[in-house]
Amino acid sequence: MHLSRRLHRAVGAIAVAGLTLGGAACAKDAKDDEDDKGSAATVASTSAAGSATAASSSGSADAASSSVAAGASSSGPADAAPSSAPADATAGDNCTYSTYAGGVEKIDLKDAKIGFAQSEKENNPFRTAETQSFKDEAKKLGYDVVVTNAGGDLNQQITDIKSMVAQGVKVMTIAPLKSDGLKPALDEAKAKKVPVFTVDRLLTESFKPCQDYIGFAGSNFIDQGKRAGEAMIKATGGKAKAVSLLGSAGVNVTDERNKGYRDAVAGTVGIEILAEQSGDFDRTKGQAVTEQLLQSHPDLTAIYAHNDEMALGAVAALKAAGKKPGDVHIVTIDGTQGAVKGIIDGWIDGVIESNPRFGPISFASLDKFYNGDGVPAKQIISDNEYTKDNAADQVAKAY
Ligand code: GZL
Repeated sequence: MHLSRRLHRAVGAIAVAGLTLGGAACAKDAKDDEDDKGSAATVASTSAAGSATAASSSGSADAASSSVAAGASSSGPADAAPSSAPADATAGDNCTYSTYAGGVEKIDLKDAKIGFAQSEKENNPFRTAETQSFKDEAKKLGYDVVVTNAGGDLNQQITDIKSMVAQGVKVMTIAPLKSDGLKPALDEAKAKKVPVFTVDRLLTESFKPCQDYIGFAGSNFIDQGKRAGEAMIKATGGKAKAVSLLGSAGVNVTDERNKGYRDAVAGTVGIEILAEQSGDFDRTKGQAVTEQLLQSHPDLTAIYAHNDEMALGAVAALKAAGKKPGDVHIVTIDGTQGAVKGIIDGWIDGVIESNPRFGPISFASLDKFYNGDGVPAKQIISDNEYTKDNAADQVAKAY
């Protein structure tokens, strides 16, 4: 890595540490994540019925979940059916109602009120698709569900979770807004013996699986960052003056997507990371940050966005600055219709999927928790990838 990159990395590291506050802690999380990836379950994607299902070739591919073994990554279009082979043995015991937090009541999910605590506003298609997947699966199963949305406010998510407990929700899935900070809500649920399953973002190590929450189902975010870095190298031919639009501070997704990306491009001396700045996973903020970065780095030639909403904000900023498709290479993560169409239009070079359709795996996990052999601490789902070669054929699978 040449001198200016080392300097930029140092600056970038300081900026990122400042922006993500618990950067060190989260970096540790990321390291933990690396270390205990071996304990992540290799899961067969299960539909509500619990039978393994391959990734749907329809637009509603569930968070089908052949696991991404450490370092491996799925790629190719959504209809590349992930392996539904039985899980490898996972380290540690699976969590059941009799072992969770010293044991909780066994309930019949058909007779219970089940909660889903969504974190961010549904102006982000990731959130819309995530909530819809939960509702669709509940409807298919005939379950009675309560859904809340914290609108991006941590205190509101704490209030939402507490109010669901108060109104008699017996078990819930939450999409944590932050990796830390939900302790008052988790403590209340635990005190009232209401088990909590988590999807999407990982709670920090201060919360313990099978004590404070049942377990986690979500993507391998370091792998997503790594794949984004590989796509950036390919799109730019290994030569770029790049900036990064970071996700929200205090979220493992942000730190892990950045770690994976930096590690992937570190060996490519032609790729210089000029700046890293948070756009909070938000389109408007992504546009504003890109406008600033275009002012401070008029020679920038590439943008890595931690999610599609910020990438689409960046495209708006580039258009306003008189840029043409291809002037600036963009790689992003999620797999929304807007971003995949951006590949077709030439504005975006690559989209790494982050599948939000956690309905089936959430309810299958609750079924295993109460009626089966339990739930592993981590279930890592597989994510596909959209490229210039497959975007037109695969855009129907985007959300
Ligand atoms: C990823 C999720 C991220 C999405 C963004 O699991 O937490 O948050 O990638 C969303 O779109 O804001």
